[in-house]
Amino acid sequence: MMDSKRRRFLKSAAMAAAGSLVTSNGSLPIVHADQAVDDLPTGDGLVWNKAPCRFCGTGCHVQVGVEAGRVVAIAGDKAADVNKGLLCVKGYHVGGILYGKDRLTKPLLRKQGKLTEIGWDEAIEIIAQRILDSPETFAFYGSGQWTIPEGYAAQKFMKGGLGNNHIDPNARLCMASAVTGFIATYGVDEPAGCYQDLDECDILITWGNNPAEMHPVLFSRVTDRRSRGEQVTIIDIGTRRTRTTDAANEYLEMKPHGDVAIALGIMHLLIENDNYDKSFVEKHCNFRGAEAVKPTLQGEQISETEFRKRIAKYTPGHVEQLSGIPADKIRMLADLFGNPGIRITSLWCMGMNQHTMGTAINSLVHGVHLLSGHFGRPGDAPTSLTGQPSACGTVREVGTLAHALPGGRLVAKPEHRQQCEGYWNLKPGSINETPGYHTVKMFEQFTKPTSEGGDITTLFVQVTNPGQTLPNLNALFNDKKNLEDKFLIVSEVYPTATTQLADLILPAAMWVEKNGVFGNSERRTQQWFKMVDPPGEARDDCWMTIAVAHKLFEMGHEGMRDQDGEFIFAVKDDEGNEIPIWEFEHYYDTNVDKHLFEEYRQFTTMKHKNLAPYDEYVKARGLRWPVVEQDDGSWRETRFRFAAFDDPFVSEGQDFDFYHSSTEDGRAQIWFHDYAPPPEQPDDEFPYWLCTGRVLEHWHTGTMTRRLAPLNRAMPTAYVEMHADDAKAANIRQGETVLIESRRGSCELPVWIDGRGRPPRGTIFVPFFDETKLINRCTLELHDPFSKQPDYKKCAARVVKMAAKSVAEVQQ
Ligand SMILES: Nc1nc2c(c(=O)[nH]1)N[C@H]1C(S)=C(S)[C@@H](COP(=O)(O)OP(=O)(O)OC[C@H]3O[C@@H](n4cnc5c(=O)[nH]c(N)nc54)[C@H](O)[C@@H]3O)O[C@H]1N2
Ligand SMILES: Nc1nc2c(c(=O)[nH]1)N[C@H]1C(S)=C(S)[C@@H](COP(=O)(O)OP(=O)(O)OC[C@H]3O[C@@H](n4cnc5c(=O)[nH]c(N)nc54)[C@H](O)[C@@H]3O)O[C@H]1N2
Ligand code: SF4
Ligand SMILES: [Mo]
Repeated sequence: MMDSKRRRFLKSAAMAAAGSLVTSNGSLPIVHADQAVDDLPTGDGLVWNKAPCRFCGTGCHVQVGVEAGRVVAIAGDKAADVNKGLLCVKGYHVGGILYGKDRLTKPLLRKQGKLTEIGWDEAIEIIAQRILDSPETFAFYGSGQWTIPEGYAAQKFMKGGLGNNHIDPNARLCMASAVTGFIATYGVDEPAGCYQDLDECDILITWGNNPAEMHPVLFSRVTDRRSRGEQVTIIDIGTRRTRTTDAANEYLEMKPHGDVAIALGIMHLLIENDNYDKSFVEKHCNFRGAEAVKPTLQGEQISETEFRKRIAKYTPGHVEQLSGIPADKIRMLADLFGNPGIRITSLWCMGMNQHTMGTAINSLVHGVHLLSGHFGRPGDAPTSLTGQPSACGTVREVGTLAHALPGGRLVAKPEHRQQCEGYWNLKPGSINETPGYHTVKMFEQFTKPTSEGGDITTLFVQVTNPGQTLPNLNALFNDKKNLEDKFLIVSEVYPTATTQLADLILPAAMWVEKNGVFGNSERRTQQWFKMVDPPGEARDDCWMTIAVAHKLFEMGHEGMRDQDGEFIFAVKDDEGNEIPIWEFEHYYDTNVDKHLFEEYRQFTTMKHKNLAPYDEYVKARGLRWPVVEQDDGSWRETRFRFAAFDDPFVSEGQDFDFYHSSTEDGRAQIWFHDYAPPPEQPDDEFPYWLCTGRVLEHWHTGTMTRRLAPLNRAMPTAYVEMHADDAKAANIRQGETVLIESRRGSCELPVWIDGRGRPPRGTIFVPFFDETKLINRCTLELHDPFSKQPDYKKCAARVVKMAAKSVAEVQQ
């Protein structure tokens, strides 16, 4: 007999199915947020388990319902502090991403141009042989969607095992400027505050980001406060109107790079009006500026007088000219920051990071908060949001960047290399001292002929789709096509723009088909267990790395053994026998994630990013680091870093302590950077600003979300947003297909006037989720000098009516 919970589940599923949410194509019954965890339907073998959502850096938790080996339902997890049972439209559909009809299920090798099925043994052998033949020309391109153990294994394999630092992630395109901004300001990466800041601020300023679509559940924590009668003012600064603007009390439309001028203008007025927080600045801050020649990330100390002198020219009038924001609005912002009685949280994401002044603008916005003292009280916070589910956990903390080592160590520092060699029990000198190639450089070297110095010959890509997301695709990706001696290995779950050029495709297990750990935007580390088997022969990314490492070990590669001659990823059972985790049949004989996590955990204390033992995360819906053991043996997380009331590492007697200060005096740095205009600007030939980004329904390249019918239906194609007057002047109609051209390439798109977002005159916007309309043929690879993060948010383009082009030109 059917129990009542089961009946209720079927009823709720049927209700959802009656709406537009559930279809037969890959989407699942939805259990709504008002259902408690212990209230979830059971019976007939339906089992629920927790996992973080696969998509954005908000890091919501879902409850995954599994029956007969399949994910059959998704519920918002009420026990999760981040989302308290809520999910956005992507979260509710996340289970369906496993079940697209064209999942990759077999390793495929390109033979005479044709993809041919091969076995895993052969695939692993081919990779290992290529590496053995030329270890220094091998590179690994990873992801902020790697789990922490996956990233840690790749990092150890490359830097420890191969002594090769050519490992970089897609987060270079995403979070690199946030990292350099944090390091330049606090000497250590990642936000001081947490999501509670959004619950407690009086003013929320969005600096060119669109959380209403990109961090929807997090943004709803703010808008929900209004429905509870709380006052919260949202000020949206941006280069185009978005859904975030719709929720804002005030919209300030700036020119591209206007943010730099605005931040300088606010600081100028705070100083000019003697309205800054003198006691906070005197006790806790230094002033800093770039060196006149050869600027470095550390810069040089400057006096307050010098700071005043440099910032004097950023008067409201001058800032208005540079940014397009009226002078009285700059005064309004300065007055808000000058008011200690209110709490202000700044939010930002790609507008400030994908910026050729990305490090500068990140540092400047931290500076506005430090100078005004709007720092370190709940609700007073400069908050850089992370985009990917584990860009913080896997990339920034594990350090899977070309210059970094785990635990905030750097490959360029001998004592740091020694420390890591010690933890890894490697021979001294195993780690290479030269930083590897950052993403743009890595692909330049891969797509350049070997004869011309293109010294990356084999590239292994995991959990990212560079064939669609690199900037200037024609130069950085498509040029690989005619290079016979270059070999591209891609681990994927679906056919993509990247697999199209791959020489070897490896089918991957995804999300709850494997164990995992992610780290979200608020320093929260989240664990989940494998719940279902992957399809066909798809296997874990982490296993692939370990299997290649073991093959190299068998082939006699010295780097794959530690000082005692053991395999660098050796896992022993209780009797001390090695478990052959490089054989997939034995990979789940033990919890490899747990072994890797416990090993990695040792590194985390070096920069006070302490993690708890793995088993603590099994119990929790994530814990925010530093997590510190208490006298009673329990583990306590930290919400507010550097503030004595919450951070266990603040020295006795201090109210604030920036304990990784680059000046080693416990102080944060307030930076001055001069404004500089964007490197490419509209001109007669290319008269528009082209901005690119995302939409609510799709995840990046759409590989997962375009396979979910409800999401695909809601947003079936990319488009170009255009101002009605621009369209009219060019005699372009709504829906008409036009050609967008930049100096680097072109892309055909239908025009959307007054659409999802509304750009001002002279600006167009294109989302990049649609693989049939690759806007990254047009975008710019120029990048910030310190972070090496490219600027996808602005370049010069033109809009060409299609009739004016010949067919041959269009097909190019
Ligand atoms: N639905 C959905 N959510 C996602 C993702 C997704 O693919 N889909 N991806 C996730 C990831 S990895 C990321 S990184 C985030 C990105 O999240 P966001 O950064 O919020 O979104 P984008 O659409 O990339 O950025 C668009 C914004 O850039 C601003 N901009 C343009 N030029 C400038 C400038 O010069 N200065 C400033 N300050 N701003 C400027 C514009 O105002 C525009 O609104 O979203 C995450 N969340
Ligand atoms: N024009 C433009 N371009 C941009 C940006 C922009 O704003 N504008 N933003 C940049 C930013 S911020 C980011 S973060 C990047 C994102 O760029 P990408 O990382 O390249 O985009 P995704 O679509 O997230 O790619 C992830 C891939 O991993 C696959 N996948 C999913 N799960 C697994 C798994 O478990 N294992 C394996 N092996 N594969 C899996 C998915 O099918 C997908 O193809 O794009 C960058 N590019
Ligand atoms: S807000 Fe982000 S983490 Fe939360 S459900 Fe939506 S996509 Fe998933
Ligand atoms: Mo991102």
